[in-house]
Amino acid sequence: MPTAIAAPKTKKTEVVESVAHKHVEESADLLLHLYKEMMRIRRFEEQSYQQYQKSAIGGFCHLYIGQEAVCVGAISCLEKGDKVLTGYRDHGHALAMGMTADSLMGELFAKATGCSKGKGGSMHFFDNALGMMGGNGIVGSHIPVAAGVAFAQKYKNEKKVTLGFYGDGAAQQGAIHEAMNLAGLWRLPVIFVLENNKYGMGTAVNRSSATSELCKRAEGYNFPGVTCDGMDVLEVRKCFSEAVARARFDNTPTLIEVKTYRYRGHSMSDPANYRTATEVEEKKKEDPILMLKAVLIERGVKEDRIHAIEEAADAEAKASVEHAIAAPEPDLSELATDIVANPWPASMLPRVEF
Ligand SMILES: Cc1ncc(C[n+]2csc(CCOP(=O)(O)OP(=O)(O)O)c2C)c(N)n1
Ligand SMILES: [Mg+2]
Repeated sequence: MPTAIAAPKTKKTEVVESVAHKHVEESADLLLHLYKEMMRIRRFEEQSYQQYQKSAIGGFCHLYIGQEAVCVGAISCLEKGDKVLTGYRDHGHALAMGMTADSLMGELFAKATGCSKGKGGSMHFFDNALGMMGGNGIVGSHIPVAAGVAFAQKYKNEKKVTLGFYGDGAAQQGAIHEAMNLAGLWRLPVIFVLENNKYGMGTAVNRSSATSELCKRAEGYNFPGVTCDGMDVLEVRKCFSEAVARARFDNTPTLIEVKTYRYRGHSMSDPANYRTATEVEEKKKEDPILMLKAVLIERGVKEDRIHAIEEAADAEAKASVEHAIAAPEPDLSELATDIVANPWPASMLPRVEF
């Protein structure tokens, strides 16, 4: 169960609790949906890994394998119009927000079919219409932006919510504390999602943080801070459904420290020598996909239904690679487009001659 620094009781607590309760009904369809989303991410990432090894993908690439339950559980609690911002480990969040595998693999291949027309790469998956506001490479920089997005949602009285995902390394950045302070002061509908995977690059969190209970930082900003097990998608979902309801109906921010683990190195070039193989293998025993599969089987869901989901996820990921290989390169005329919100006058565009 999530441990909690209790959410303060407010006049809207009853509404919030009833909505949260509705969200956690665990029907077989819901469990299958969560399973499918995690499996799609796992297969997409495995294909990304293979294609990177073949040098079909360039630039930075940070895999999310092992952490799937975090974004899937959290995003399953959102509704249309809610927003997500995250860091560079963004493949899972983008898929869970509804972006297609084709548009993401195209982006990894730097092709014109990519979500950012091949100009953003792995760290900059973005789709405004779906509420996926990136994909950001500068550690912690997007969390003040998440607070700003939530400010706009509140200002326009939209009853929408913003999730800002970041890591245990990013949590030590001053800008995140400033954002949390303003969120607490202005009661913004934002959730600070601290994905604590134990390491920031090669630095263990106990070497970068003065406290081992990162969720307690919320206390200083006058909103609830809770922690939950990020290897258990159902626990993640329960925790987020409560926090999302608090944000949506009571403009109360929450800091959620999700305890998770990445199986791969920090990025593709990291041999991960700062941890033992035994540590990784032990953690894999709690694999979020295998854990949910066990729940499905216990609930009597037929194995062929589960198998069909696995096959479809595999086929989707492989097809996205085929699609990316066949896709055209971006046109040279796109070189200076989409750089700033208001297009520069032609006279100011850089002149590129090849
Ligand atoms: C402002 C800034 N400083 C340093 C870096 C280099 N850097 C990239 S990822 C990273 C570690 C972040 O770790 P964490 O927040 O725990 O996220 P994780 O990689 O574990 O998902 C660092 C220091 C950067 N990109 N931006
Ligand atoms: Mg980390």
